[in-house]
Amino acid sequence: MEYDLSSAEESDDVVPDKTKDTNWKRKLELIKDIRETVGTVKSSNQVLNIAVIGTKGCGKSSFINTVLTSFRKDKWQMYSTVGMNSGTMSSITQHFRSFSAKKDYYKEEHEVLFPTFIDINGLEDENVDFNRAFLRALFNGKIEEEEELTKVLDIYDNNPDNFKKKMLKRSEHLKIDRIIVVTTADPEVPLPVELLKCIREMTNDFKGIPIFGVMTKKDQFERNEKRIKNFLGNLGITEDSFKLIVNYCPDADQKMKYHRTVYPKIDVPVLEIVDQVIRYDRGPLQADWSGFLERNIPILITLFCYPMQIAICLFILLGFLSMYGYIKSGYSTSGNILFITVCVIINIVLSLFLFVLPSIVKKIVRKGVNKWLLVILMVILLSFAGYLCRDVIRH
Ligand SMILES: Nc1nc2c(ncn2[C@@H]2O[C@H](COP(=O)(O)OP(=O)(O)OP(=O)(O)O)[C@@H](O)[C@H]2O)c(=O)[nH]1
Ligand SMILES: [Mg+2]
Repeated sequence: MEYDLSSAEESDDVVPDKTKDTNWKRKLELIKDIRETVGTVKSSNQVLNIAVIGTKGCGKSSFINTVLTSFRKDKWQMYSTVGMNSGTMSSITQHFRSFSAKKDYYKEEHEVLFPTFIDINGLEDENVDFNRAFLRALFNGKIEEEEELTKVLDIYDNNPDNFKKKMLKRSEHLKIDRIIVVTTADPEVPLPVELLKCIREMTNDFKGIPIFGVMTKKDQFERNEKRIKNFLGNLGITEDSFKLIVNYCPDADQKMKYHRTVYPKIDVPVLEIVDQVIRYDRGPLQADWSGFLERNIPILITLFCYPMQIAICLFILLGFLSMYGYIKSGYSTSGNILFITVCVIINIVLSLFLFVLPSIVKKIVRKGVNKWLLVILMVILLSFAGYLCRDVIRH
């Protein structure tokens, strides 16, 4: 199947002008959009950890290289080692490796919170029990940087029943926020159905970590609706969370001019799926007033909650001191002890509520500040109307 990148007439040293590509503008727009969505260190956003999972040789490392290259404007770069096997030889990715913007791919703009991508060694389709245990540890952030996956398997094989306990004792490294499952479009390679089901089941257990699907090697194989349907069905996702793509690789550009340039045609579909992955439950922060409110309401709430919590802690302390005073002076009655105990409990509950309030507010405003402002306004107006008509209501 023909995947035309540079024209056949071009000589070996002519690098196509990327800015003339019809996809160039779209590429720049998508990078801008992703930038706005992830926010900067000044926002209250967290860096997202995106795990890239799939069986051996399906193109995970190539996909990570393509994603990180799609953020670039100069040329392709190899970040994760790519193998020449097609799933038949042993896996090339031997280690758990993360690629963060800060340390690997966007060092020059470290204030932008671009996500961290994690390359996971090719899991086997058959080993369901290990996959389940491994994914649990992975989602909990218990796999260590540069850890050899064969060692994790050894720990599991030594004592499967103790694996979970052993992993839980480890400190947290990178907790997973999103998953991209990669598979090949090659119809000769069977879909890893058991692994896909296992990923689906485990993500459901982990408060529904969102899953996205990527099918590689679009350059070599025709779109196969049945295979795509099967892939999505086993993952329990729809076509909205899926992309058929081509990675930067010698097959896609035999003259390997990508060592000297980027191909917006390759970048755009990849940036589109990354944009979608990042946007899941967080829309881009707008530059208008609603964006301003989205940024500042959580900060205001946090500023309000912290002093309130300190005041409540002092209040609780005061409660304990007066209780102690009552008991010591012999003036204690069951009534005032009960009153103080109730006050202390109410304050503890209030303090816990104030502790989670900033993150609740952050989530709410992310879902659309306008809608929530309208709800609050309605409540205020109804209360005001109720207050004005209180006499009528009473009679
Ligand atoms: N034609 C074509 N080949 C691809 C594509 N993506 C990856 N490949 C090739 O597939 C082979 C395996 O790619 P990798 O990226 O190493 O796959 P992986 O999933 O990381 O493999 P392991 O780390 O061994 O599990 C390499 O030879 C790549 O060049 C693609 O979109 N098109
Ligand atoms: Mg790899």
